[in-house]
Amino acid sequence: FDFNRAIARTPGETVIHGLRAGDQPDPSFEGVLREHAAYLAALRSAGVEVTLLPALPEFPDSMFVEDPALVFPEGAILLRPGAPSREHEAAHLAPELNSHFAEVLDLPEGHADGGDVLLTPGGRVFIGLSARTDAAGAAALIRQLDRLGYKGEIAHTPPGTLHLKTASSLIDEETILATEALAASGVFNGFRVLTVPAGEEGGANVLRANAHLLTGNRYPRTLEMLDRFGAKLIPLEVEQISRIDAGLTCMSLRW
Ligand code: CIR
Repeated sequence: FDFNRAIARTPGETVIHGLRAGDQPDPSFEGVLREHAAYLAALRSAGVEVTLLPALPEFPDSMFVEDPALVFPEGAILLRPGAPSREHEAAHLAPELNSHFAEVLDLPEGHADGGDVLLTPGGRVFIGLSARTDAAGAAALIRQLDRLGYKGEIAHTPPGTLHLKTASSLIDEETILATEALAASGVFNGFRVLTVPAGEEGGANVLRANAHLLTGNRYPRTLEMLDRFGAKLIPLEVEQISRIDAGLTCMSLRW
């Protein structure tokens, strides 16, 4: 979670048609823009230099740049997201990633979304199998991670959860915040695991950025727990992006 560079993408007007698993209403475009702008400001206040790419209205979900790619100090991986409407988003990130990284790998087979990939200190990387990330994609990703010096391992995303990181986040060197359902699977044994209170499952997606912790602002008991934990909190409005199943980690690529 120590990084000083990030890539994000401006939302296009089509974001209001973004994918969602439930029957939530469309977000408002102005609301998404406002939440996105506050998110970028929070990253910048955490000491991060953000490159903002132009909107790609032909891809409604393209502001969620962490699904079609992964970045590490050692290199980047262009992925193949599992939703058909998102499958070709990676090509639009390639030029930017090539300008920053000497090594830009791809996903030779299968499908994988970056939202299913949780990097932990020491180079252990959890890859959640989900409706978006299949076994072939996860296996191919493990091979590519190995080339960059990381050790991938398979986890199972709880049913009804979009991505592994919808239900879990790294908050410091040894602590993972997770939903009860994911923590109970035992996947994070060996880490300290904080579970979000029942009814605040959406609060499990937070973004540690250097000394700051970006969180949703509508999970009061989670905020109280994290506050006691000693992180410097930046609570952000997530009402509109939540309508299209998005969290805080997916709106940037960070290294
Ligand atoms: C999608 O369903 O793909 C988008 N509407 C939301 C993606 C959010 N990505 C993430 O949590 N990693």
